[in-house]
Amino acid sequence: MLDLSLYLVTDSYDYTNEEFLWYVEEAIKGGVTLVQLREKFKSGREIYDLARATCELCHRYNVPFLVDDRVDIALAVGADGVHVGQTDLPAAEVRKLIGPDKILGVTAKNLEHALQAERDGADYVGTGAIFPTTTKVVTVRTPLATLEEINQNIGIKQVAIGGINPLNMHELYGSGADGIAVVSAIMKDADPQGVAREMRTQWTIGTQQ
Ligand code: TZP
Ligand code: MG
Repeated sequence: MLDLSLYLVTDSYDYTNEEFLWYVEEAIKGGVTLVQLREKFKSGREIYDLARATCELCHRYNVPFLVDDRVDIALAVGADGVHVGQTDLPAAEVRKLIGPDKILGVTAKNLEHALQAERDGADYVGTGAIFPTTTKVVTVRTPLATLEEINQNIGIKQVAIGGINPLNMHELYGSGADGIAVVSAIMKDADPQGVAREMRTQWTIGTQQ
């Protein structure tokens, strides 16, 4: 069962691979339920090397591992799935390439995107940026009302993304989203395990009420 509660989307910043893997392992120990490798500036070989190591790490902890954009790399390293946006390979083509069993995530900033993603065989949509973010340089904010509209009209899961941290995550508790996807709040914190644990616990408690 796909658990989107606390979805770690990575950014390697200027970390060495060892430092990067430490952040991911700490976050997993803190309770992240899914990991996506998202690298926009590395070469294919660099992403492949990091994906292999990250996939191995995630599987040691039984946490599913996805790759952003790169279907080829996801398949090469035995990842559990792929996440694509609206300017990447069409989701229906990705589904054909990865087969029926792997996880397919699609970015959907509006209802039309989300309904199309569902028809294309996506398992979940990612909606955002909900709050201001510095991680994705070129991005348009998605209002909370749009996230809720999508949620009410799709039969697949939804994760919220963009600027989410322990202080603002409560704004999403009643939204219907199945989870939160986080980059910098975990990958830039000196205590990634602590912040992951805090966010996972808060999300579970907050969405049960
Ligand atoms: N898509 C929309 S916002 C975003 C992505 C990949 C970046 C989110 O990063 P952060 O650091 O959690 O704001
Ligand atoms: Mg993309």
